[in-house]
Amino acid sequence: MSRLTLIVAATIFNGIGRNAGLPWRLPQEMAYFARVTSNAPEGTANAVVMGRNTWESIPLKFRPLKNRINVVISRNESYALEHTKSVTTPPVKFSTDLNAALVQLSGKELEGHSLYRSFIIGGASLYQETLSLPPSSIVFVDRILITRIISPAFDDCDVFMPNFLDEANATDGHSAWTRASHAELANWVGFDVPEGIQEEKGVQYEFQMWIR
Ligand code: FOL
Repeated sequence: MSRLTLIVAATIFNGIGRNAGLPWRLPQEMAYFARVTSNAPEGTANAVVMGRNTWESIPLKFRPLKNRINVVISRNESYALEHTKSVTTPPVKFSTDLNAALVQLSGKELEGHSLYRSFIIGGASLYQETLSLPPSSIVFVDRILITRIISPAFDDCDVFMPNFLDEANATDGHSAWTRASHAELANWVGFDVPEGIQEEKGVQYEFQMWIR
């Protein structure tokens, strides 16, 4: 079975986006995202799996996200991935169902790199779809790296992730998400992470890890 990690920055009310982009610009938070998703042992690389809207929300100059295997899910067979950077690991697109895409991915060798970790990086529909995969499925989300945006409220968000702490979203046999300690978070990501409430440009947030 392949385990997936979901990574997201979300408000208290689970807001994640506004006007087809992020509601905030937090360079240090973004640096954390880049470091977590890039960090992999020598000879391996991580995958960042995203929906088509998320792919389009990444500035052209940053996509594909460097040093990671970029995987884009779109039901549109003829959708072409636009990217201007020349890269050693070109982005890959899957139009098949999610399970099939992830299974194909797990067997992949990309430019001599074997796959280390796979991250679901959004957006709302991919978060929804992957969080509701049952524990019996071939792929299963067992970890959430969430940056909780505490204030301000960013109450003009127009895209939301599911409330994973809501019991109604529980998957049979694997109901409860539990919050890991800060030490467990740092240990899993492989580097020191600032603990407690962070403040950047007047925005307060906290790096958290949840597991099930
Ligand atoms: N998770 C967290 N914690 N924060 C996020 O901002 C975030 N964003 C997404 C998914 N999970 C997240 C999706 N949106 C880039 C832009 C948007 C985006 C994800 C990534 C991006 O351009 N990333 C570059 C860094 C650019 C920079 O340094 O400013 C990268 O290399 O990762």
